[in-house]
Amino acid sequence: MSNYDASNIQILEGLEAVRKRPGMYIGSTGARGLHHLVWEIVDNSIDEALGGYATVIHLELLKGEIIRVTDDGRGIPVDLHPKTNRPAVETILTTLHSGGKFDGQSYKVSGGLHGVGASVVNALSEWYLVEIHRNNKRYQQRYERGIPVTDVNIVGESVHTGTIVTFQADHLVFTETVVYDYEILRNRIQQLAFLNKGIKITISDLRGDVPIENTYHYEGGIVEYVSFLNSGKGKVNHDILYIDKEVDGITLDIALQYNDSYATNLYSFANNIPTHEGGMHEDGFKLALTRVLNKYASENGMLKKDDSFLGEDTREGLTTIVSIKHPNPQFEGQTKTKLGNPEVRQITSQIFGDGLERYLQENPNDAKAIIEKCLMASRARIAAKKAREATRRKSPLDALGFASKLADCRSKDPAVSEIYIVEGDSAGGSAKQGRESEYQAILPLRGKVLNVEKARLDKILSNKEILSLIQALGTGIGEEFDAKNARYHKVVIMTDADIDGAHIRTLLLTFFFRYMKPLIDLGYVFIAQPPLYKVQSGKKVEYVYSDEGLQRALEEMGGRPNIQRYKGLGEMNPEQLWETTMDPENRTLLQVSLKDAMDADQVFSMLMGEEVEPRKLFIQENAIYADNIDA
Ligand code: 1YM
Repeated sequence: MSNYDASNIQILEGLEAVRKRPGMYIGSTGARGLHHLVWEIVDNSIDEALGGYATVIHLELLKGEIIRVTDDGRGIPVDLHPKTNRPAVETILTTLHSGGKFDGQSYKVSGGLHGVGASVVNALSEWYLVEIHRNNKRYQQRYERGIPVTDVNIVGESVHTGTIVTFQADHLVFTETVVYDYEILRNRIQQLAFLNKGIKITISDLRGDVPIENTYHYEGGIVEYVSFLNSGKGKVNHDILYIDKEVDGITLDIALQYNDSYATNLYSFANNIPTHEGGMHEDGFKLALTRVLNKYASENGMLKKDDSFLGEDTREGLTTIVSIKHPNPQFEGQTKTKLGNPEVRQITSQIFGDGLERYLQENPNDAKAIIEKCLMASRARIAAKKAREATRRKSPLDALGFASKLADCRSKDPAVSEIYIVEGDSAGGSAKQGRESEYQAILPLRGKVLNVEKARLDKILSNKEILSLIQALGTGIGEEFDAKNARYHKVVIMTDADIDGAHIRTLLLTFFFRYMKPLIDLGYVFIAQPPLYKVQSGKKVEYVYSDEGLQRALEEMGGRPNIQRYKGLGEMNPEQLWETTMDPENRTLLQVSLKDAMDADQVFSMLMGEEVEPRKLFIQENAIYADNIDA
């Protein structure tokens, strides 16, 4: 057997392994895995850009769910590989390599969670076309399901360099879907542009009749990221703190700015991968933040003797990006999104600590504003402690100093229990009478819910409506939240189908998002869909949930049916409310999900926060999407 045949068999075996167990290489064969293919290829271009060879990257979605990635780097090498005696590009695209670069010299900075490389994308593509501009020539090679179907051919001349990869995911592998979500791709492309300053990345969606295109290019990198995250929020320190340093082959990028909200937005990354579970870089950052702010405050007489900030006091209203690039990142944790390299904690703490100290010395006004913010947070923490203790007591009736209006269900099994949070006493009354009391609990809320976006914990915890809610749900809030104690696995928001109802719903969702986020992550939060109309013709009755539905119902019924427009839940009698909105057999519940917590954070801040201008803009831009609003 010749050498070529032997390596050929190896190649086929390698590709076979990928096609047999795609999940092992790309996580899943669902939508996530599908999008992962794109990142594998984009990461190679990002690497080329981080090496200083490429400056522009283009991602295109073509008709037929075809992906194309173009960069202006050196072009993948095409010279013969000494071992395989085949062009290097072919060897790269047909052999599995784990993480590290093919030549073993430069390390791969970028690289998704799985970091498996282009050969895996090739193996899982119906077809894959690579075009290389190099040596003043244009080379091309085509593959089908990972197997080369042409040689690396010279197809023309070229005056520039770069790589173009075009592929179509294999529908035999991605049986769930082969359709890409533009918003997912756009969002991550923007993030990559923020995290890798100077690189210009364009994304185009050419699938529809009207092309969509976005270009991202941030010379300021993560400083612009922080500024973007804080847009629409009041700033505490005006100059964004920025630290950018390299030690022992590790580069550290940190940007920080406080805003006047109470939420913490700390996002960390290792080699461009979001480290949702944190890790050593985050730990080191937090340690230094607490240490240096305490030191500065006491040295400048801003803290009373023996007083000190806790870590949480220094993170209220904090927006930070911590981005590290490490030659050998160790990913740990349940979702492999926790950076484990032990040396990173000390390095981050040292470098960030020094940088923060210098920043405070050089920007005394910003320093003062930051310390005052921490002082307020620590005072509020102490005030909140008392209020918090009250919410921890067991019975819904005592301890609060008032009787909660909760009408509980008889079942004690959370898995089957539901709680309806109902707007207003009158609708609450109907819901109590109409419900199935074995497993449905009703909590009527009187009037408006407190806007938690504009209030701090101590104030939130003195609000009766919020307190009754916390008590009823049983989970506790914030860092004390424990899903195991949830008394209901369905928490249903039931408000009127009008503008006030929408407002109360948004306020409740803001509260859940800020203080009980796991409840949303677990899929426990729902929105009830009460009908908008009752259409009656003789004995025939139909409940209608939308304006389109009304047209349909009118056409179906014929004659001159009687139309009743429901202005509120209170107008329905208990039987009607049960039948249309609460009966599991008939009702429609919308499950609340967080496609992207970062996006949600932005929208909540904008809709519910202090600054008016961004909200105005959002309303102007989105007014055309609003319906069923009877202002
Ligand atoms: C659209 C995808 O893959 N670009 C790309 C990949 C490589 C290079 C340049 C490159 C790297 C090196 C030298 C090097 C790759 N090269 C290799 C290998 N875009 C895309 N652009 N010359 C060119 O790292 O030394 C793997 S990927 F293995 F040849 F080094």
